[in-house]
Amino acid sequence: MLTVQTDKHKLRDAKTELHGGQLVPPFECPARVDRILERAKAVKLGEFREPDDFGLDPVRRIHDAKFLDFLSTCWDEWQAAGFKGEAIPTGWPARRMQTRCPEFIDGKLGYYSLAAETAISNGTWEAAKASANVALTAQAEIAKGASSAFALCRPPGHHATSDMYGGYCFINNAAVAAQAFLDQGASRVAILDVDFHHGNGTQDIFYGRDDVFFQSLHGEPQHAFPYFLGYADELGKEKGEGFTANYPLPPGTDFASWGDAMTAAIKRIHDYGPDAVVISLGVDTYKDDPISFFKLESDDYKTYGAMIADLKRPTLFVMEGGYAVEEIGINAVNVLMGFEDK
Ligand code: OKP
Ligand code: ZN
Repeated sequence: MLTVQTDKHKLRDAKTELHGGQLVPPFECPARVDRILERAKAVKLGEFREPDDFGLDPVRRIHDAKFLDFLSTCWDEWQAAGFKGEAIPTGWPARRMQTRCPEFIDGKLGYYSLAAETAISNGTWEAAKASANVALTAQAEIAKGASSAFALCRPPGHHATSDMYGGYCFINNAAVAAQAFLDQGASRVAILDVDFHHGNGTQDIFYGRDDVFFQSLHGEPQHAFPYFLGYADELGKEKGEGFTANYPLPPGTDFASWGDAMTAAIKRIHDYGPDAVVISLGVDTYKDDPISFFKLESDDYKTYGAMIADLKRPTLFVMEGGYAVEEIGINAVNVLMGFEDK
């Protein structure tokens, strides 16, 4: 399988994450991609290539222009305001307040974010654009006839909505790629989000649509980030009703029950009959992940890679989360090897 990747991910190198009341080194760090790439090369997964530059047009199909402008100027505006640390929001348009965008950068950060852990700093925007190009390049390979491709995206994307960043995400790479399939002639795309966290951004983007069937397996929102979306009764709205499905799972979930949810999700993709499948591939379901609570073992990733292959559809893997850096390479590449029956 082809892997698309670029060193530009290293430009996303924030020094801080607001975690447990402290500013700590971010869990979402450059070493994550280094480990995955190392492992993919060690097992000779296939060819490796750099992304092409698609510009912002395909990104604008998903994200609001003003949100993208904000991301592109945020760091400069933050520095110009004289702030000394990385850009972190402190206030939001909470219940019963107005949702007008303020002019001052501290207010804009709250307007355009869904959480406070994700600091913006020098290079964040460049890396986010490169990550989207990685997804689009892998998507284009499939459009040209490849049966699968691996977009080694970083930063991740599935928490980003049309106009909010957060949860380590800025541009929703999986959504941008799914839209590219549709814009190039596909009629139906299925997105299956196997990251530990609910793909709230992807769900929100396609909630009213029937041309993208979104499903997510994740830690129950009562106990896990993003906390405010991902319940089982969220099924889509208007013509999108029935084209969202959620499988919230409790703390301690192992592969026996995770696999049951996966079997159900796979069957529903089969029934939908998509022209392409996009997998939001997070391996933070791993038993030793530092911020998650599922109990998958390394071999389980191979097993579910094979389940995805059974669909026999063109399949784009888009990297999302996974924070057990030591094992992230084995776990992520196991999915791809299971898919390829290696
Ligand atoms: C991104 B992806 C630890 C909790 C942080 C944000 C988690 C973002 C996960 N401070 N909450 O879905 O892997
Ligand atoms: Zn995650």
